[in-house]
Amino acid sequence: MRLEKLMEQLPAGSAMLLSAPEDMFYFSGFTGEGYVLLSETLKSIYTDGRYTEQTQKETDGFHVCDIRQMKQDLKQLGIPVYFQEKHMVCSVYSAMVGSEITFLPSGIDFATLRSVKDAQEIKLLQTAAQIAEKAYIETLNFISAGKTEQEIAAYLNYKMACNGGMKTSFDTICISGKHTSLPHGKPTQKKVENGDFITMDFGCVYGGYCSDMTRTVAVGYATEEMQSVYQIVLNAQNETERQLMPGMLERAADSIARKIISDAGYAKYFVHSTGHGVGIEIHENPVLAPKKMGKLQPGHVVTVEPGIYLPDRFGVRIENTVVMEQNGCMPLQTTSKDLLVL
Ligand SMILES: [Mn+2]
Repeated sequence: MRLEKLMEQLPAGSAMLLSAPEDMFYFSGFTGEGYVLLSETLKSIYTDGRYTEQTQKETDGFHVCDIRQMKQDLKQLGIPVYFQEKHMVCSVYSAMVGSEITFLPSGIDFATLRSVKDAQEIKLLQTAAQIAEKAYIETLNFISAGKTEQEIAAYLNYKMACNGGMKTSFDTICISGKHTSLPHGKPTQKKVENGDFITMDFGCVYGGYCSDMTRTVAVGYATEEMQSVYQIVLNAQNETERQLMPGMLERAADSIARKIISDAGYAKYFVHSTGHGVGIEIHENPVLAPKKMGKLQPGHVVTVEPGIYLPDRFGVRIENTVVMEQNGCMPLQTTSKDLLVL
């Protein structure tokens, strides 16, 4: 099915040489280093000795070939070979075009090709989300004043691994107090203090698919201002989830959260887009941002993650990942989003 969809986009009698890890995985299951060659009659993986056995185990129906033979094989094929122009090494490109191989940019938008997820992918995304969510709940018991951001981040990462996460989807964000005004701040040796917000943005990979969620919790107490900012972000997050609909433009989805935050007077403190697609990569299509004109479709999986960041003071972000369905969307996370004071 995936393969047919790809071949449809190429002239008959040609081949596709995949080089981007996420696309090689999507079309073959291969996770090593090398290339995946596809045509109507050919399914080959070019790699080296480090990955030979692994490739046989993780792929089905593919010939495992020696990377050193690739150029010779492509020449012998004698048909045009299309490559991924966004992911081609200059030296390989030069070697190919300098030979008799017809080597052409495919012009295929692979991100869009992968944006609608099938049932099997959604199941993996759901499992990845559940693993991370369980780890988060376990981490809540670990958080207390005096612990450092790095300590809490490491504990959360450890719990994701214990629950079956293969690796983190990205470097875990676990920041506290003033640091929470940095949307992508890095955990430091700063100790958590009473009256701090802690923002945790994290996810894990399961079966090749990423999860992504964010929760902001308070330690000890939250001032009235902290509570009020939290409620605005929560309202923006909830309303976006409630209103997302197939057919909606990406920018219209973004504006649901943005309008709520603007109306509350915090427009300039919402400094990023409302959400992004999640799949094999942590940032995929669609992108819920002010200028994006694409349409949401059933099977799209996107984050909804509005935030307010008051420089040098504090910030709040709340994020779920949702699956677009016929009549709205379904969040992959079920953990409460209400303000938690630990
Ligand atoms: Mn995200």
